[in-house]
Amino acid sequence: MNAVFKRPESLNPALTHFCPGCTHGIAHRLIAEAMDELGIVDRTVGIPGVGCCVFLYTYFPIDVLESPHGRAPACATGMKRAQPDKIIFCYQGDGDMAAIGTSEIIHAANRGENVTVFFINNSVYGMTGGQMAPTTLLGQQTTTSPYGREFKNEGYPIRMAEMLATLEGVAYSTRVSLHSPKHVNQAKKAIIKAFEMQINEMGFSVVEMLSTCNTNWRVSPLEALNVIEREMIPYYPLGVFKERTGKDFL
Ligand SMILES: Cc1ncc(C[n+]2csc(CCOP(=O)(O)OP(=O)(O)O)c2C)c(N)n1
Ligand code: SF4
Repeated sequence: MNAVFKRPESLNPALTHFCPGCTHGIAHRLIAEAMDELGIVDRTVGIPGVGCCVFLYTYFPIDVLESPHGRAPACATGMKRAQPDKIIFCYQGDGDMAAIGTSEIIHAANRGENVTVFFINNSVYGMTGGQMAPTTLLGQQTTTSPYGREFKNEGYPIRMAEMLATLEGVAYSTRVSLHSPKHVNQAKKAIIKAFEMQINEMGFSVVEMLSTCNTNWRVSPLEALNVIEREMIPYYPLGVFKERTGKDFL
């Protein structure tokens, strides 16, 4: 029989702890497929942030370095400089990367650290119960913005992929989504491209992925996919915001 779909070699056969319907699991599968296709699993190190991704070591047969909340890019900096032959990726949520870790992500990107960051934008703090994140949409109700986010009080949602793309050290910055098969295929290409940037020593690469948190959004898994299409993409457009083609920074 011809197998058309199978578990990637780089994804452990572990029971998932993610809520049913959460697209964190799809992001994990895509990263595993990318490691398989690039043949890098034996030399890859993952650094999760603190959030629903924190059990990264359960899912990948790689070395994993746990970092304090928001500090994954700083840990990645040290790891890559000490062991430049390793492929280093951070995997961070929006609370982790765009709130408590704003300083670390901006300066690692600005320094052009040759590491890859996978950024899961689900517009809330998922693990801790759905509090407002810097990425929460205007009008979006969360446990800490029960009347909806209001720009006069809480400011505007941050577009991280666009902001990071303005920094000289960034080789690749893109935003993809995980809400449909077509978009999942595009996300995989972006993940591979980001790893290739690191393999080719081009500098810092980041892939922002629009992802569901159906549990804290209080909608069904299916409706959560619609929320991404209907509410997130109009504010967070998909696309490549920067792609370095040569080592013009040397
Ligand atoms: C220094 C510190 N402050 C606060 C926390 C509590 N905390 C754990 S996970 C989390 C939010 C995670 O949200 P996000 O990064 O968006 O990831 P998600 O769970 O949505 O994937 C917070 C605030 C912590 N662990 N450490
Ligand atoms: S709380 Fe949200 S982000 Fe966390 S696993 Fe559940 S659905 Fe996913």
